[in-house]
Formats: sequence, structure tokens, C-alpha cells
Amino acid sequence: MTALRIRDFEIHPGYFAPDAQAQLVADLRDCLGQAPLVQPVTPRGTPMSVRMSSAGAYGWISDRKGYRYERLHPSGVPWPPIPAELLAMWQDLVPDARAPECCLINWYDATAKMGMHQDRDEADLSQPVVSVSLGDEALFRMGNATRGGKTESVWLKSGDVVVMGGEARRAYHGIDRIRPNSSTLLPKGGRINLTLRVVT
Ligand code: MD6
Ligand code: FE
Repeated sequence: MTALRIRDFEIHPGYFAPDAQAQLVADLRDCLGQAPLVQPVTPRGTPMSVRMSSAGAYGWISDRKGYRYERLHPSGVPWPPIPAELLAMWQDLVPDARAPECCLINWYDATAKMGMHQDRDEADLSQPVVSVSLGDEALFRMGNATRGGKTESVWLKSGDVVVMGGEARRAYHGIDRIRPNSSTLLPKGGRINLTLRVVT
């Protein structure tokens, strides 16, 4: 499958075939058994609509104390290792990048969304972020290095991968909405988004 480029966003439709998606879901169940999903709040105390966990050396946390990376899940246990097939994907798509140190796991129910944001809590913004979509389709909006201005949107489907490098690494982006029941991958529906990052 050939990649699609929108600005500096590199989209790989159907990177993971259905059987590979099912294997990923099985591995993520193991991860979430060790480091359960939590509903984060913003630093101002507003609950986010997604539920989150992480795998890897660091997990991304949002709570009243702010946004940051932590070595431990809020329960005090280490984050589980990043599943091998995700490390293989990283090696395949961004071979020149350093090894990923965090795989953020976001779970969306039918009504969840994510406001326009930049990913900039990482020390080295020359390193890409790579995201994997599983389950229900999501409307992904891509903006600019500063808030506002023209945006372009694309529906991300189960198995699609997005590489955010170059100019896209600092671009605002978000999820406007989920298309409920658009995938049968997850038995109870919903969407999982994985973002792999270099943190340090
Ligand atoms: C999502 N993704 O697809 C939200 N961040 O659910 C992100 O916020 C994101 O897709 C950095 C790089 C790629 C992404
Ligand atoms: Fe993001």
C-alpha cells in the first residue's frame, strides 16, 4: 500500500492487515492488564473524554499537577514493554529515528474526541511521532504550527498508521469524532489509538 502525504503528515492506509490488528489487540490486552486505562484530567481539572495508559520506559500523564512523562503507572507499577510488532513497525517506517520510549494508548468510546493540540512534551522534537489506529474510524484534523488557520481532515481506519515528522511534528492536530460501529475489530466497539514517541 502506498503512502499518502498531506502536508508533512505521512499516512499509510492499511499498514496493519486484519490478522496483525487482531494480534495487536491481544497484546494490548496484556499491556492493559498490567497498566490499566485511567481517565485523565487536564491541569485545570476537566476530565478528558479518552481513557489512557502507556507502554515503554515512560508513560504520558495528565493530572492536576500538569502534563508530563513518568516512569511508573499511577498505581506504582512500571509500564509494560512496547509490543514487538510496534517496534518492528517503527524500524520499518522511521529507520533513522532513535528507539521509541513511550507508546501512549488512548481508548475512545463512541462520543470521545480530542481537541486540537501539539505533542511537545518530548525533549527532542526532531524525532517523529508514529500513530496507529485500531477499531472504529476517526476524523483526524491536521492544522498548522500555530493555532488556527486552514486545516485538512482525513478519516483514519483500523490498521492505518500516521507518521508525524518534519513540519508535521509541531503541527496542531486532533480527533473531531468517531464513527461508531464502523469496525468489528473491538467486540464492544470504540477506537484505540497508539502513539509511539521518543521522550528524552
Ligand atoms: C488520535 N492522535 O489519532 C490522536 N499525535 O487519536 C494524536 O494525537 C497524534 O495521531 C501525534 C502523532 C500522531 C497522532
Ligand atoms: Fe497528538
